[in-house]
Amino acid sequence: MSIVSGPAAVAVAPGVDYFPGFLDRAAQEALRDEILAILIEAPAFRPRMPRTGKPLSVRMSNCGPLGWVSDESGYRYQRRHPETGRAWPDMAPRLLEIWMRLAADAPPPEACLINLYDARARMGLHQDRDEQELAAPVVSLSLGDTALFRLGGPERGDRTRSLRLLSGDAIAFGGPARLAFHGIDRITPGSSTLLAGGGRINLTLRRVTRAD
Ligand code: MD3
Ligand code: FE
Repeated sequence: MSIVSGPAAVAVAPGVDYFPGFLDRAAQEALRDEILAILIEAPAFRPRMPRTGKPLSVRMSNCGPLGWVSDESGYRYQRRHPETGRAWPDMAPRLLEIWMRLAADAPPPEACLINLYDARARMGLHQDRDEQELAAPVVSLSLGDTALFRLGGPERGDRTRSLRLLSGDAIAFGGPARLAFHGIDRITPGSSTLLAGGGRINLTLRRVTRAD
């Protein structure tokens, strides 16, 4: 399942297509406003580590038919918000449109995980492997403060490289990069004016189930 790369794509590594400045300021503002509306319907929750229950520093929500959650029982996708018990809000149409441009060959996304970073939030090095459909890429969109992103290989000990993700950047991970270890080392407070009060929003679009 290949990723269609527009003329602005930078091949960072095999399977990684980076689109710096993919969303202009107006598109970032429109997407921000849609995400803020989703967060009223599906308030951010603080996920907890499986077994230990230790809270993550990142807060999360989702839109689309499925949402990623994590607590003492483990990581999983589910149809309902873990605190309100309501179904997740619909996937924003502009997210479907972005998916069709960056993951044209893949079946439609089922989850958009919304990660919210304050100035101190981090995300440790991990793989995304809770999806049954590993042939589809994961598409990431960054809004707000700049993040220092770390990308490794399929084994935890593989060499890593760092990349700065700015507001409006898109990046797709497919093929040989789909199971790459990755994380967020830190964000740079005050680096963007997009979000009142600062911070960063990362959206990741995912296909979860195998297409029929
Ligand atoms: C490489 N999010 O939600 S986005 C995550 O910025 C996650 O919030 C980070 O890692 C964030 O799981 C990084 C970039 C990213 C997302 C998914 C990937 C890179 C990926 C899946 C496979 C390989
Ligand atoms: Fe991840």
